[in-house]
Amino acid sequence: MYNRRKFLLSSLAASIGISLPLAGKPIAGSPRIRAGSRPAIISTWNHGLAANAAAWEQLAAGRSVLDAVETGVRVSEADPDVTSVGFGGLPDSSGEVTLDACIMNSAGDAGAVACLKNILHPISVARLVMEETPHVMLVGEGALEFAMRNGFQKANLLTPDARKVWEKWKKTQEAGKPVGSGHDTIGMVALDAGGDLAGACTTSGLSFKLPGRVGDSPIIGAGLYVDNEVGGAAATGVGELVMKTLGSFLVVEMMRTGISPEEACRMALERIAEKIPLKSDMQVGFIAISKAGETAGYGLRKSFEYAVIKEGRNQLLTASALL
Ligand code: SD4
Repeated sequence: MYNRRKFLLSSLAASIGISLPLAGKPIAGSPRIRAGSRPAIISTWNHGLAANAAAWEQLAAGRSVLDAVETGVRVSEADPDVTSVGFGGLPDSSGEVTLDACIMNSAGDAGAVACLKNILHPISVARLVMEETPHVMLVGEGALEFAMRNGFQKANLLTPDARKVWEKWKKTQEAGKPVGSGHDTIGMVALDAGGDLAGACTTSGLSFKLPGRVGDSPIIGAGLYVDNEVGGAAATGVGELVMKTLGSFLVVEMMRTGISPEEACRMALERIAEKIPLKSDMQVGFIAISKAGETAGYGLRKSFEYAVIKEGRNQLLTASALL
């Protein structure tokens, strides 16, 4: 997957004649991107670089902004090195990989799947729920049956490496005390040249979660929210914190008042910090993009990185931290 990532980045660079930062290397001291421009794509963590590159190629080829976000996050879903998304994702406490995903288009339509097993691209099932059913969310067995009826194939998503990590974790756990950890969900929001927005969010959720646990990522308004008149936002981190405050919706509603994406993300994190007792290892990160193409990311704590591509430049940025 490293090669595919490298290929996507270098082919993008070649097509626009610029050099790109290497995946995984944040740009030290790079200025926050405040100026708005269209098109623009923002996504969470360093695997967002490869996802951005794939999404950008879609826009460059004249595909829709919805195609762009779906294609973008599918890169992370298929990458076994991304241990919190799709194939290679760490399992729940029983050793099962269960996936959560959602998608929104510029018309405000939404689709989601939760606790879906054995499907490589949950984001594409979420899109199908949005486009082909009167519903917003399908879960568990029903979501799997729906996917299979629509031509998706079953796949084993637990890689040997992820199994080893789970086996090690299992040995160290006291019975009955599963703990969640790990947060590298991919959330992406894109704005096309015409000013239309779409977003996608997909994850295997917190590693070693209780079986049946669903996080923020597939919940419209929590893990992702897009309003074509205002902007879009996505979340990563401990989903329970984001769900209790409907974080992405809050970010978009803050932007509706006219404040910048950066201020909006910070205010949503302040809400979490005010309302919820936090443990020292709990992280949440928000990304946001305004209708004008201003972008920002903000973390509860240091270490949150996000990727932005605009004017053909794909950058990994280190977010400011609230605490
Ligand atoms: C969740 N937010 O299931 C997800 C976890 C994650 O980056 O990996 N976030 O709570």
